[in-house]
Amino acid sequence: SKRLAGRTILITGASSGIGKSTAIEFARTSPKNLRLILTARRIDTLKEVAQEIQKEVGNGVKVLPFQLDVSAPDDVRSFVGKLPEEWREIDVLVNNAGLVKGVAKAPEIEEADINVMFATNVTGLINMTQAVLPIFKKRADGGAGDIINIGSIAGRDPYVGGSIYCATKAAVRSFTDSLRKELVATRIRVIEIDPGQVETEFSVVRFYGDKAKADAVYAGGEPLTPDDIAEVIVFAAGRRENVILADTLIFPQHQASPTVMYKKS
Ligand code: NDP
Ligand code: 8X3
Repeated sequence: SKRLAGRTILITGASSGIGKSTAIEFARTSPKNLRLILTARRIDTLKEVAQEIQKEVGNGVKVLPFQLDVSAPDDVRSFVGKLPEEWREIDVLVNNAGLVKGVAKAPEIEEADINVMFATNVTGLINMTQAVLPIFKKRADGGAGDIINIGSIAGRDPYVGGSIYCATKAAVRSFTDSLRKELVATRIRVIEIDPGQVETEFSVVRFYGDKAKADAVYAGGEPLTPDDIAEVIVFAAGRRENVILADTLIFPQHQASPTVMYKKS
């Protein structure tokens, strides 16, 4: 969208899946002078994404790969101050970094898994928001900018074997709603995007790297691609300032809940 000309976009979790696709989609569809700050823990992968954008998309887009673990509060707090001066005027924050660990039922969930899911999906997203909001708040009319939070159908419809992950996404939903209400007198837009099943590294991470188990999740089905979600995110950011896509639930054709899914046998 022309409206995104000259904007600075910050994406967390841009080394893979939805975050990576979102970076590419912003670059592909937006006019020159766009700045993309791509963050994740895997800096080498981020650099590859940056190269891919510059080589294959071009478009005059500037890309800054930046290593950041959103679950490390001190790193998140000091992050904006470490950006080169010309990268600090962030206009859009896409809070995408997130993960699921395991399919255990509540009594058997490992403490480390509980902690990493909450530290990343919830506290990480909240801390990122707190780090960027002061930049937004300095602008006229109480502030301006977009906060785009990636929730999930899991936050609306919790399922067996997903209690902690679902609880983290319900927390994202609740935080997002409060924030939109708190910022109602400003020009800051608070947007939530809730995907259904998307084929990314999500399930590989869920099964601790077991690719066969991850593939079985999608076998016989037709999940969304990360590009499908990226298109919606970029569409939301490109609307006229008075238009807020407050809440968006996106399923593939054959999904109607986390567990109601038609698969060819
Ligand atoms: P991927 O595993 O493909 O991507 C997750 C991204 O998050 C990676 O770039 C990863 O980078 C990053 N990440 C994980 N932990 C951290 C951390 N501590 N700090 C910074 N970055 C981190 O999965 P998806 O693209 O599917 O997931 C993106 C978001 O979409 C998540 O919030 C997920 O919950 C949500 N979602 C996914 C759905 C799906 O079916 N796939 C459906 C609904 C929502 P790195 O490892 O380099 O840090
Ligand atoms: C990912 C969707 O239903 O696999 O957030 O948890 S689900």
